[in-house]
Amino acid sequence: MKLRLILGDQLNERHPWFAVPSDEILYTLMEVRSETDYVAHHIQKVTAIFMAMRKFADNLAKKGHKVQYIQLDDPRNQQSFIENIKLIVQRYPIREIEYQEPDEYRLDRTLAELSIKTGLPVTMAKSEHFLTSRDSIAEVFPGKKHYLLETFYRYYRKKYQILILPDGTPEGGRWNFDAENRKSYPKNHVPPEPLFFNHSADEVVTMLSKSGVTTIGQMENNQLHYPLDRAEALRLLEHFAIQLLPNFGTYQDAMHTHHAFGYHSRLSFALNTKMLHPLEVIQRCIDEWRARPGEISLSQLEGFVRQILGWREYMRAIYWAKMPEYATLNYFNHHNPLPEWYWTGNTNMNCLKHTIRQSLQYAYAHHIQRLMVTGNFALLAGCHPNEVDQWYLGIYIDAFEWVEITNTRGMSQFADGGIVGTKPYTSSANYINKMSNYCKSCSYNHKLKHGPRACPFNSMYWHFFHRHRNLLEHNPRIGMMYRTWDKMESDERQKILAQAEKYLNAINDL
Ligand code: FAD
Ligand code: DLZ
Ligand code: SF4
Repeated sequence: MKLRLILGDQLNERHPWFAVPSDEILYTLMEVRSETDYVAHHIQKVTAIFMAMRKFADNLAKKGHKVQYIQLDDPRNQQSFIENIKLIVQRYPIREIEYQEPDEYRLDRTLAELSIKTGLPVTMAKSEHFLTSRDSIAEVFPGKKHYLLETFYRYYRKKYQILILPDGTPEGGRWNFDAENRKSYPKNHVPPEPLFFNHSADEVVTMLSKSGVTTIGQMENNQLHYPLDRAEALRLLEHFAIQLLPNFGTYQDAMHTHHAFGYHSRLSFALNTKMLHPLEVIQRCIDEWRARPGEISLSQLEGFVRQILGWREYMRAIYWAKMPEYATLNYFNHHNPLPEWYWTGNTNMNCLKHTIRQSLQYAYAHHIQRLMVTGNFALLAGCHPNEVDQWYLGIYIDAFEWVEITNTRGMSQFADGGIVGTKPYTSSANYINKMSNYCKSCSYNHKLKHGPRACPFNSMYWHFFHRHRNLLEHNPRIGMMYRTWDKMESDERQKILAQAEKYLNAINDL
């Protein structure tokens, strides 16, 4: 008999493994403390993964597959993949083991020991999930030291013939529509209601609490709103293509106190747990765009395809090219702890209050909130990338290390010194004010750099560039900034630096 392990983020029912049921194959899924405890996860993340795993196991059994599901509170549960597999191997006549390519380095290493630990032959199967392979950096950039997203993205647009004309040029004559895609919401603009699923998570919540699993965040009335199986994930995709795609690109970067989700798809959980394949998501959106000419502009579609075929695959490629060293990088040698209010949202800074409270409420914030509010502030505050990673890895429903660490340590904290991005993503209050309504009801003044009500972003922004001058001055994309700084009156510069230091020294009181 063959044992096949399915991890909690491998819920792809269309994998060739499941084509034909066989009594000679035993599938196993397991809820284990080694996974619930490697970071404090959001309560919605753990319950969503467990409930989706349970549904997946039930569906497999209904289709005639043999399934062994180990719940977290099962008295025989050894709470680790390897130890549980050892037990299964003792109980059943298992002669060989298979698992699918894991997406985390940590699990890749653990499962590589399965054969030694069990004495059985072990095979790793392709997960069939991504559009690129683990070594796609070497494929796209042979012998190169720099890996531009744009080059990667165009390479795979061509390879998969996505929005490519017969003569090899991009549909619409351009590769990039970012310039059209950066608007804030007009006054009184209300995006469509998000599609919520209402799953009662009572059973799993009770089990987690009885088992003493530490979680963060909230789940109102134990109602989980994320899709938990492929059918629901497909409904969410339909909702996105029909209702949200027409404005996705335009308002991709917009933030608002009343609209947590805007035109964002909320598909990341379904994609990262493999309920949906990235190519079917892209294809569904292309079909909708073709069916509604004049109603959905190419800039909306291209902005979305870029996220999935570009950023998502690119981040995974960087992860496998650079792990395990990547997890140790700290370019700026930052060592501060995260402010305490990252765990509560209790700060007077309105943008941070909203973004953090929303993250605790929904296990969700969209890209610009993650990058330009929480990420931006943590970078300016000199927080240790380990602390920042732990926070992002725990709090978001879609957080798995391969995509979390590259976005956080790389894109947001520039701790990789420029592997993912060409310069740090920082901004003063000006950008946040332009893209949101946060500053309008903030107790700080977004226009002031110093003085009692001055927005902390403004002085901390200059302090960051001032203290890292040696590392950043020669970056061609940043040089201008130092020229502006140097042109300021010396007295003004001193006031800004003093203000920043005051804030940095009392960061928990902001
Ligand atoms: P949409 O805005 O609707 O975008 C569509 C899809 O594109 C997403 O579902 C996602 O699969 C993909 N995508 C978009 N941007 C990125 C990106 N930068 N990297 C990879 N995929 C992308 N995404 C995660 O899936 N997991 C994470 O742990 C994660 N951590 C992040 C941490 C930081 C600091 C930052 C700045 C970004 C992070 N992202 C992460 C990327 C992005 O913010 C989320 O994918 C997105 O907000 C998910 O919401 P959505 O499904 O509504 O996305
Ligand atoms: C995130 C998570 C959690 C909380 N629990 C489990 C679990 O008990 N069993 C499991 O198979 N997977 C779980 N996961 C997902 C994994 O930790 C891990 O993030 C991915 O499998 C790595 O790609
Ligand atoms: Fe955020 Fe500053 Fe605007 Fe307040 S004024 S919302 S702290 S950017």
